[in-house]
Amino acid sequence: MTHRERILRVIQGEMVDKIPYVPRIDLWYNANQRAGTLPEKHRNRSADEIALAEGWALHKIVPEFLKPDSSEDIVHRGLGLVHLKEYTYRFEFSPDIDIIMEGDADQMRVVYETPLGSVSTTHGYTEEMKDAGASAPWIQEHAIKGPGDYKVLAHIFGNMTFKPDYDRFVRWESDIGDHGLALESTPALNAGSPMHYIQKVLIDATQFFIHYNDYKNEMAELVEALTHCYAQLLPILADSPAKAVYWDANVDSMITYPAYLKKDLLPWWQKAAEIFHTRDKLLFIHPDGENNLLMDILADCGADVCEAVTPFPMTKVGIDEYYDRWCRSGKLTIWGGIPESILLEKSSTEEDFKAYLDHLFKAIAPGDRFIAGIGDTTPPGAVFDRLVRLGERIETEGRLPLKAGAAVLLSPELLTARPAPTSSSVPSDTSQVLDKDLRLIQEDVLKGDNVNIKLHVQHALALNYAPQDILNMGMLSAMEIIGGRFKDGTVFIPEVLLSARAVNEALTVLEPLLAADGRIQKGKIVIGTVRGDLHDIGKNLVSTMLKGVGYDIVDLGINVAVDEFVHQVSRCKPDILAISALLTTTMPQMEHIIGALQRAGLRSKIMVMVGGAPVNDKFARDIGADGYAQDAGEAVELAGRLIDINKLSPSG
Ligand code: B12
Repeated sequence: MTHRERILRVIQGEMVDKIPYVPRIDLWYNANQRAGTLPEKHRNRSADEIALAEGWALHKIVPEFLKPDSSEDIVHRGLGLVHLKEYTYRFEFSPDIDIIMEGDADQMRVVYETPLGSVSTTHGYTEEMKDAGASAPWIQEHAIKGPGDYKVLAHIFGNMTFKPDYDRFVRWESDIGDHGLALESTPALNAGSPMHYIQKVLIDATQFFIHYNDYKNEMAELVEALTHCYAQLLPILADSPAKAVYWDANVDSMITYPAYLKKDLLPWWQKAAEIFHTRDKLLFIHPDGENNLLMDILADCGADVCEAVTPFPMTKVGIDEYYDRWCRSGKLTIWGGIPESILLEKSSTEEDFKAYLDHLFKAIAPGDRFIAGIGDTTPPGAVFDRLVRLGERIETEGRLPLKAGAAVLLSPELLTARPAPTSSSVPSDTSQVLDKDLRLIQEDVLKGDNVNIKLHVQHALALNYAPQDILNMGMLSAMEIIGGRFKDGTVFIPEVLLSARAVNEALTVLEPLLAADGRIQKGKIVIGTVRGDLHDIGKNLVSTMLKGVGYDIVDLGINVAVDEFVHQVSRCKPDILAISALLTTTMPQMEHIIGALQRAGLRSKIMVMVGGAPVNDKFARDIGADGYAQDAGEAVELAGRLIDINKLSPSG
């Protein structure tokens, strides 16, 4: 049986001879090839040649941005439009749009001038991205900067035409042949719906949630224009020779939280599935994030395959639970299931690696509807030999049907790290002990009402409430409640951002009085995401929450160099330095920052807290940080504790 045939049969629910093994190695390859650190025997090979030499199927799901036929093919990346071999259509802008480009692939700025005004985007690669093997260019400047940009974009997308262009795909697919399954891609790096398109490429990832609340009409106009694009695309994709469509990417319980997903994505998944299934075509989605709150929705979304599935210990859902809820019911095929952390020496010992695989073969028995892959992708620092041994174990122990047996437990370290079911730690709502006027303010914060809160604060001041009480009892207590609810998964990113905005609005009224009153800040915190890391949604939430509960925040943004952290600590003299990293490749920067602070004689003066999806308590202790928090709610509690410790310490 060929790789392609085996993969297709598994997705159709057949019990084949063995589990297909399709590790994604693009990132690992790009980074190691650039650094000259490919394994000796593969030194002169391409990524595909390495996979074939090892006997693995080719992973042909994610578009390869580093191999455009012409540089022209990716210049419109800032608008979510590219023309690579994985895309089975061409797009054309309407003739009334003038396009001005400047720069090169590393930094390309494009201005789109339309009769309704202009928008601009900038995208490219940083050196750190190249070192880390990244393929998709980073959007540095988003098209939507303010509400006025929606109508311009609606004009651009509303007048856009799409035409089939199957030849390149067909040639590529035939090159891959039986070695793998080639997927056709959808726009905006696989945005599953018009709203998701806006979220993924057209606007800053955090700002999106504010606009989603504030500019409903403007967004609706752009959604309608994008719907016009999707209406053209669906039949083109459906009629293409591709056997499978890569429809949606970066699904995650926080950024595509349940209510949003149900309203703005699910109907499109269902529509796409219906159309593609009538053409005997498979629908793939890429839920590479935390899926704990989305398990049932995804099970019934119409997709055939969930790819890049990244289980515990990288996220909260274990592989056993994934398999039980998705595969045993016959609803979905999992593609992934191997958390990349088990390939890294720093994150997993040899014992952990072995224990994970022992557990896997038991947990997914009988083993149908499972394609082994690395979720999300093999990291640059992966031990190549583990990737090879994984393949060897699948070859021998992955013969189907797998025999169920006494579950082999994970090593104690991994096992104890597994999060307990979330307990309710929401700070109790204090509203019943507040009198009416402060309660109104508290409710404004909880509702994120940035208009009425100003009136209510003014009213409370007129009634002679002390500004400090309004702040502490009315506003900050409410932010703590929001933080607790966020931690519990009962509110999501938008609520946190809107509540924080209400607090900030009210502070414009209170701040002068608080200053006169000699208000003492809770403390100062410098925060940033480390060099090479462009993830900022989590960091922004932490920073927003901390600001919301009264800390003075200096946010350094993303991609912050070690020296810059040290410089800002020396300049701003914070009580706490908060560092965020979302990539295993960038986590070591945290240790470098702590070392550099030490060398600069600044370490003993501040507390260092760290966080981000791959970071954990153990890592924080190992690198000499003072604390780790799992989410923005916990970050607030941790900051409080660290400030207290710092005050007590002689150098603090
Ligand atoms: C959205 C996303 C993206 C977006 C980022 C958009 C943005 N502006 O941030 C895009 C698509 C651009 C992206 C790109 C990439 N990504 Co990405 N991404 C994600 C995803 C799906 C969700 C992250 C997120 O925003 N979650 C929601 C927020 C609210 O949660 P959070 O970030 O974890 O933050 C919370 C806590 O961690 C904590 N916290 C965060 N920071 C701090 C700091 C302190 C001090 C404290 C106390 C707490 C704290 O509090 C936050 C709020 O509660 C994750 C999956 C995951 N499991 O995390 C992958 C993930 C992080 N990405 C990953 C990868 C591989 C990449 C790419 C390399 C992909 C590629 N092939 O090119 C690039 C790298 C780009 C770069 N150089 O940074 C991997 C990283 C794997 C690893 N171990 O290294 C992940 C884990 C996916 C996976 N399953 O493997 N990504």
